[in-house]
Amino acid sequence: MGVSWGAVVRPKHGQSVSGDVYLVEPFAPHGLQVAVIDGLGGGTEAALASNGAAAVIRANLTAEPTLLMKQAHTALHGTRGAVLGLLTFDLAQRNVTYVGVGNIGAQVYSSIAIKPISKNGIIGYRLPTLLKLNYSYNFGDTFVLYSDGISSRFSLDNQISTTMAPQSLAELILQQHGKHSDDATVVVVRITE
Ligand SMILES: [Mn+2]
Repeated sequence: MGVSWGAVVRPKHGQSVSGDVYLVEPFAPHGLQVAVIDGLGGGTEAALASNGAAAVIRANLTAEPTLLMKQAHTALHGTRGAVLGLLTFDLAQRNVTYVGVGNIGAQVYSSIAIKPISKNGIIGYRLPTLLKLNYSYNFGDTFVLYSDGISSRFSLDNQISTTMAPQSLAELILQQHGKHSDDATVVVVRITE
């Protein structure tokens, strides 16, 4: 039982450094952390904040997700801050949690209704009361995590084919719904047998 995944990051037009970062990190015995992180502002300073949050997650992959958010919040004091969406999969139990702070979008294609939402706030500045949503999922379900450089209208796009390979799907979403005025990130994770 596993996943296949794909991801794209495109810096804002005219920037060489993206303030968005993503991570897809398996951990023993059956875990997977998937995050999209958008550092506030843009360029190097934003990248410092988003990479700081990513480093916290990478260093503590097995930690409980709301604890990870709190640790990232502490680590990002003194930076520009970041928004962060975190999916934590238990691939043995077919269970996933979502914790999101700020403007990160999550769209799930599943036979069951799964609608992860993020709470308003900024990691490093203002941590909201964290909401951890918990779902069971099925084989073939497709999870899309994206930054606000992707129009949220993409979630209404009926042309999205969830049988498309995850990398191709990520690239298509960026191509059709990405904004050049902001860093744009899409991560697609599909549950496989
Ligand atoms: Mn952004």
